[in-house]
Amino acid sequence: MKEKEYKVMSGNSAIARGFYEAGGSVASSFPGSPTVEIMHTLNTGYPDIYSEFSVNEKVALEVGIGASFTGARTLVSMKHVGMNIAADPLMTFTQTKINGGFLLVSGDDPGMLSSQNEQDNRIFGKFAKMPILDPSDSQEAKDFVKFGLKISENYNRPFMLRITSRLCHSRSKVMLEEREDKEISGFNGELKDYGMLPPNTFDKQYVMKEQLEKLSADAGDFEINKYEKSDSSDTLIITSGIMYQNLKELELDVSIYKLGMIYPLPIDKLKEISRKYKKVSVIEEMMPFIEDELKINGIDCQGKEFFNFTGELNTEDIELGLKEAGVVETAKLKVSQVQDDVTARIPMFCAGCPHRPVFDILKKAKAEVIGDIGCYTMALLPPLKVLNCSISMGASIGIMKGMSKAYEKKGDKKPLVAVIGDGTFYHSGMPGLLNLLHQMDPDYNMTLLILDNGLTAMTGGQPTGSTGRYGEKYDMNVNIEGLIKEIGFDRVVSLDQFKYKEASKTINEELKHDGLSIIITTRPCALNFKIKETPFYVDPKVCIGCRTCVKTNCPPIAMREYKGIDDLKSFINTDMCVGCSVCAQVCPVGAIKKVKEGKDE
Ligand SMILES: Cc1ncc(C[n+]2csc(CCOP(=O)(O)OP(=O)(O)O)c2C)c(N)n1
Ligand code: SF4
Ligand code: SF4
Ligand code: SF4
Repeated sequence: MKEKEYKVMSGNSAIARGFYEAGGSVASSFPGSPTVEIMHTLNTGYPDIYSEFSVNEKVALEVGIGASFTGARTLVSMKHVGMNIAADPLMTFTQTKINGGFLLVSGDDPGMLSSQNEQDNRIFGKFAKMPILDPSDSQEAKDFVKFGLKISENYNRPFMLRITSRLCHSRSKVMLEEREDKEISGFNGELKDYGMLPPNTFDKQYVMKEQLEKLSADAGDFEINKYEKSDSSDTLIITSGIMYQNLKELELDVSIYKLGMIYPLPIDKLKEISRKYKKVSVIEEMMPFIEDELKINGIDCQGKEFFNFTGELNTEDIELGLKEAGVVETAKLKVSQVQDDVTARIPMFCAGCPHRPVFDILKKAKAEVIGDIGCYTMALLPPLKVLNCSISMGASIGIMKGMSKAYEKKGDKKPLVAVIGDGTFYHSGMPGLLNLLHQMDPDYNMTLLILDNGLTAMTGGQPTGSTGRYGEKYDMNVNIEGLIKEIGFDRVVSLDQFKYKEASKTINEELKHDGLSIIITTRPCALNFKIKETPFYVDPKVCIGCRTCVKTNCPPIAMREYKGIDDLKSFINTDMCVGCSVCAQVCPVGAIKKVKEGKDE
């Protein structure tokens, strides 16, 4: 017999592996933390699978629906907020039959480690009547993908694999297995199952209800739901996912029911087991989802009154909550705190970032700018503080219009400015722009800056709607200026923001222009395109210490002492400098020069 092969894998890589082993054929996604590496791994490591980063999550889901209808085992992954974008097709898709097994991976982010909100997508799963699996480590992540695709076919329902940031990025041992051969049947479904108009949809409400009831009844026998019995304890703890691993670290003498499927719950089984205990505690992050399901079904339990409703729950938090709940007598672990002597670092743009000069110009113009989601959201933070709000991907253009209409009613002609990245523009900004076209008032001063850096930088450099195939060279490029002009906007200009003075002149002119101006900045992302031109240095004898260059906030620039010179002068770390020349252009006395032109300090 062949020896078993093991590999240490992150949760995300294990999900990709599980999809491969399950005979998966089509996968789609839109990038976002914490799930982005699932599609990256499929894209770069599994050529047998077709995988894509779609233009947004709704399209990713639609690609997945088409593949599943045609009989391919399918995986669609997204960040938790992506489900908001995909919600429209999702809420109807869960009424239809599938064909190939379908798994929607939702990456939740308790504690908002890299997100604009904390939404608990278990609620979304229930809302969409979609069964939900919740793995607790990388091995389970892989196994649950395989189980999920099969059970999805058995029950003819799309399933959700709900994971959290901690599972996505933590690593543990995974056993590797062979890929299953799964044939693709083709689409030959009946209209009553795929044509979602009444009365078909009416019948489907009953079908969904029956399927969920059957799943709940069968789930007590699913191996992924595990009962760990302690004969000496009168407490039962019901938990799932990463919370199970954190709880196990406490090595408590309690009985545990570990749910692998958190919706629908194996209610009959849980009723039968919980009757044997004096106390039933639920441990779960964020909302009281499992707790509420138990209570609705008449199972008396305690939960959120002892555990925080927001953020991650680590082992220390669990021990403390269990002490308050009277399950353990003392809390032995020390709750970790951020040390006082750790210096907080504000996120900042990379050296030579193409967004920086744009915000430097806007700050000097004293513009208050409506922000969007991308690397440029960092302009909300000090020292720039140019953005005054940021809500969700693509929202800036609609917000600008709403503000302009409100100001119009107020009798105020306040000029308004919005910024949006190219990735976000394609994702969901374009409808907002179209919505400006047919109601725009030429008297009202609006300026839209589209920051075209060639990719979705903040999530690690994935393609946008414009950039073509992933992993290949960037093999296409939509001309945003041409596209917008074709729609009917006439005041559109593209500029090179590294030609600082020209860019500043154009932006300032457009900020003053009544009506809508659209400016497209064209420099690519310095980090992802690995830009490294000849660096610049400061000649301290010429520098007058005015700090204009420092205020551009490029990481290599700082004021420092020079031998034999009394005052502080600017200094550039040439190893970090990528040679964009912006600091040299803003220096009023020409103290910043290219290294090859003079002596490097
Ligand atoms: C609905 C939704 N999906 C995904 C994300 C994750 N996300 C945050 S920033 C970003 C990329 C934005 O790209 P772009 O607008 O081109 O800006 P850049 O980072 O390149 O400056 C993405 C996809 C999100 N915040 N919301
Ligand atoms: S990743 Fe690119 S766009 Fe983002 S801050 Fe760095 S250089 Fe700028
Ligand atoms: S030239 Fe100046 S602004 Fe550009 S990367 Fe170097 S230090 Fe930064
Ligand atoms: S802008 Fe020029 S003069 Fe002013 S601190 Fe920087 S290098 Fe010195």
